[in-house]
Amino acid sequence: ALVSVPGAPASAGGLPASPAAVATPHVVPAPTSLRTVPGVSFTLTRKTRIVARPGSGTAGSYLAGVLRRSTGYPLPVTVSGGSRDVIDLALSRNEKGEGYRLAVTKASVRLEAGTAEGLFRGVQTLRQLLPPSVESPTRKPGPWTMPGVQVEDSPRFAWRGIMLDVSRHFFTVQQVERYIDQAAAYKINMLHLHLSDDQGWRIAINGWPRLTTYGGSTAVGGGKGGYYTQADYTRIVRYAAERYMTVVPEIDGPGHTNAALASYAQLNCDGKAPPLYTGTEVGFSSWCIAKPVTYELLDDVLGQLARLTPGPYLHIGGDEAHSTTPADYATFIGKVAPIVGKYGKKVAGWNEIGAGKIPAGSVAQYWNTAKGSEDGTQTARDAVAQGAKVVMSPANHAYLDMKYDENTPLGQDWAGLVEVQDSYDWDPATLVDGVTEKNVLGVEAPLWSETLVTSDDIEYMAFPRLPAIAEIGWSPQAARAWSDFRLRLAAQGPRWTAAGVHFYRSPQVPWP
Ligand code: TNX
Repeated sequence: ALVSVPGAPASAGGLPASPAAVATPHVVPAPTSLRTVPGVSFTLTRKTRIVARPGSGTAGSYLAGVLRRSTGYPLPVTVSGGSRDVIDLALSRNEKGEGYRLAVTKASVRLEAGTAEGLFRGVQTLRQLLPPSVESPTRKPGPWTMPGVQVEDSPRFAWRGIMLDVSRHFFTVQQVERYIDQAAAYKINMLHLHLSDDQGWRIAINGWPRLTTYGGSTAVGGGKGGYYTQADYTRIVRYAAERYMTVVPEIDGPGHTNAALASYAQLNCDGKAPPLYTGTEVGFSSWCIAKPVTYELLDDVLGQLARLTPGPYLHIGGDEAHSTTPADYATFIGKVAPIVGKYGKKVAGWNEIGAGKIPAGSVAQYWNTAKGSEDGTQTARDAVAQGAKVVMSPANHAYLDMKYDENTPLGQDWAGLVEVQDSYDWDPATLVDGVTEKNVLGVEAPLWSETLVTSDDIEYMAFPRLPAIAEIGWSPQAARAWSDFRLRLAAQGPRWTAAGVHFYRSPQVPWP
């Protein structure tokens, strides 16, 4: 339940906030429970210390990094300390997983969790209790006052993901890191990288240099492309891990494979390499299912990715294989899934993989717009029948590359126009018949990049819809309502402005 002090205005005119004048908290995703304590507040000062007790991982240093930039305070991080003027991060046996408990009193802020990951999630809530200018990369005046609160919180779903398509347009390590930080603020914990497609192969593979030097040399529209060395990829994995985010690398197939087929003639059934492709059609390419070299390549690719990826999943794509016969498709999945298993990983794939034979414990990512028992839903049930879990990414709700309205300058509209309320108003556990709460591992917001080139482009499409998907993944269904979410979302606008995040000012949201 969200209880708050009514009518408390934020401080104005540069005067220090009196305890009663602290803004009521507007936290996204909504915590399981948040209780404000009237008349109580905590103010950061030049003397405040962050105590990061043993086992607290990166939570303390991450928080210090955010707060130092805007406050200009030293905020030393120590492993122990007193009880006044401290932000105290500690492990506790009372919490588990990503759950945490946060108490803001007059003397201190105390954050407890069962794991370092839980502390990191709690830090994201703590940030939102401070004024928006705390997100500024440069020094701002303050005062840095938080309302007194008691928060208890834990996530609904284990998988709360984003996907970035770095194939249609390439994004640098720095651009990916920027997006990781923006998503981490909303407790996103999975980063799915779409590393290969018709237009570009973006990860260097030892023994197959032309995949990147040639297959990665261009992008949609014919621009210059790019790719990650294995060291680059490792940097992304490490950066994500420091934010308790797990990377899921995707190598798409049997369709969406033109960049690879163009790089090596021997991968093609007719032995001839097609030209590079810089358009935006889908469904025209296919691995040569009958040739052993296809699986020799995939063994190298998946083996190398497995070694570079600490997370448990390798995503094998499987979507829109319109140039592969159903029999060949089944053969392909039947051959590739065991390669993933051989390297100690679990299979993730788009929902179509449910039509093939997949091991129990696989993940089917549902991207179709069909609901209930409509055409297009059966592969999700087929996946569940094989012991798979489903990650929900229905394009008409969760795709961040759909236009908001007919005037949106970027994006596509094949799944319809997706305004913020469309992103928010659905329940992953009741969308598809036969796929219920226990079958759903979580949600993911994919961002396809046919029309996106810059970080501004990414941000404009992701904000404010990504926080809507993040809340679906984190907050209890019963605690969610659009009428309340739009107010909490509105309060994020000044934070994005302070942080320099380029966002869409949806008319559905009462931005301040
Ligand atoms: C469909 S969704 C695709 C992608 C496109 C996207 C554009 C899916 C699994 N495949 O290849 O980029 O639509 O919205």
